[in-house]
Amino acid sequence: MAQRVHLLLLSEIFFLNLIRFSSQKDLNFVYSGFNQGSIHLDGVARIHNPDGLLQLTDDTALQKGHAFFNRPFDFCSSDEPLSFSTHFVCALVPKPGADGGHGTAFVLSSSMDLTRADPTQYLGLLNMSSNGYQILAVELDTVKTAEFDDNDSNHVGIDENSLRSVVSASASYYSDSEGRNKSLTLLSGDLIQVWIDYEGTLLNVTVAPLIINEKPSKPLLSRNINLTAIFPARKAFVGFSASTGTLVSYQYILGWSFSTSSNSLRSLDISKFSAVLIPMGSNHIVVQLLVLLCYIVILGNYVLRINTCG
Ligand SMILES: *[C@@H]1O[C@H](CO)[C@@H](O)[C@H](O)[C@H]1NC(C)=O
Ligand SMILES: *[C@@H]1O[C@H](CO)[C@@H](O)[C@H](O)[C@H]1NC(C)=O
Ligand SMILES: [Ca+2]
Repeated sequence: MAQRVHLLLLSEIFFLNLIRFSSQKDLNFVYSGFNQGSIHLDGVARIHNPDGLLQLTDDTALQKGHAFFNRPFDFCSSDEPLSFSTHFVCALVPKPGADGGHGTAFVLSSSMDLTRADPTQYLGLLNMSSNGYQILAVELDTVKTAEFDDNDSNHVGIDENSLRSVVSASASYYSDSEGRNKSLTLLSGDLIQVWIDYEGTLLNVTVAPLIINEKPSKPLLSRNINLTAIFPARKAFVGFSASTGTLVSYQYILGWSFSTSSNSLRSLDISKFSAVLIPMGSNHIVVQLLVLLCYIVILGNYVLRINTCG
């Protein structure tokens, strides 16, 4: 009997520790390639082994994919100014010969269960009624949807419980070396990095191609957001959502760093990123073969010319 009580006590201590662990304020992680362990996936989202590439959508129509870190960002204690920072690298790869959609979003959500959300223009985040949803998202939107007052099919927006963004702008970044804004094509298959920084009440969003080494000194979007008003329970899961409609694209996350304080945000190790940014479709193979053929012809000419010169 005594032993049993002892065991109960032990398991209780263990349980209490788990609770304490799961509600601790600091959340700090970095993935330069994903492993299944602490990532919750649903829909068509999957992690490719062994390279750890996170794929949110493939070329299946009308699908959504979600990936959440399985422990929530907890902002219960209000004594410190609320903050978080995240940096991730994504790729939105068009299907050859087709217009692509619909887009990828970084999301804070009161629940990891977004199964009732719709694909297509809802990005797997919300649905037509969207009652009771608590969501803050940063969308990389590649389709112009009139219903949500989209200005173009290549924009970044901040969404608060609605896909009608509170603020949005055509994808671009400030080039510090050139001292001007430069536009950026989201649906290009190129690796794109995104920084989202929140401190006090200000949310900043910055995007740039991967070739830019430093975060641009000026954000693309900067907006006052009241996080505790969106999440009264002061808790949110962080992750990604993406969708396809009749327009499809392959949407990937290659690396992701998150921290509840900006000075402890760890850097991504680009050298560990997956090299396989896969299925570009048969057209792509044809293109690759053509390129190879060109190389052979050019090389052949070169060799011939050397021979004739000699
Ligand atoms: C957001 O951007 C503004 C303007 O560049 C800057 O003053 C502020 O410090 C930034 N805040 C965060 C949290 O990055
Ligand atoms: C660059 O883009 C930012 C963000 O959209 C905007 O506020 C700023 O006015 C632009 N600067 C120039 C020089 O166009
Ligand atoms: Ca939009």
